[in-house]
Amino acid sequence: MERTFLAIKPDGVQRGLVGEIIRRLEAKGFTLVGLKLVRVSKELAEKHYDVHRERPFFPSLVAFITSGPVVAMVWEGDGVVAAARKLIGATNPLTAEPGTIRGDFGISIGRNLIHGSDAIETAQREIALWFAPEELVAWQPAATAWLVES
Ligand code: D4T
Repeated sequence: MERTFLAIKPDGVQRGLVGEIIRRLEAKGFTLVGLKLVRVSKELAEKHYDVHRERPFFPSLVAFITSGPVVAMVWEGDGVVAAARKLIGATNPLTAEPGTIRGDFGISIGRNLIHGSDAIETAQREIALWFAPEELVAWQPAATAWLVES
């Protein structure tokens, strides 16, 4: 079953949007299989954002993600990687569509509330980086038969 890594960034936590963001993913029908509140180390932040290492905004990305608690999550479901990116919306909240998390709650690219893996391979790398295998819980929601045609 496909899984993705999502992280509510310090702005989302500080603004009290944790419940709202989790609610949207639950309401859509995806399954939460990993969840923890993390104070991110510089080492983890630099590994997470490794693809951006040469970009001018890399230092501010690392400073921001380490500035306060982050809610790290793994969500499961068919097509969850791409669908979660759609629920999250475009990178810049100012241009993100209304109805998306960034479109509804943000105005600045450096405060865009949530991270979502951009591909299945990225998700696998990020899940392994943020979670130990025993922190993930495989379970079958009782509502599955009402969400997915068998
Ligand atoms: P993440 O990775 O956080 O889900 O964001 P996106 O996938 O939507 O966007 P990204 O990887 O291109 O950017 C990662 C992160 O960097 C911030 N950022 C990005 C920034 O501060 N200034 C910029 O010019 C860009 C392009 C926002 C998200």
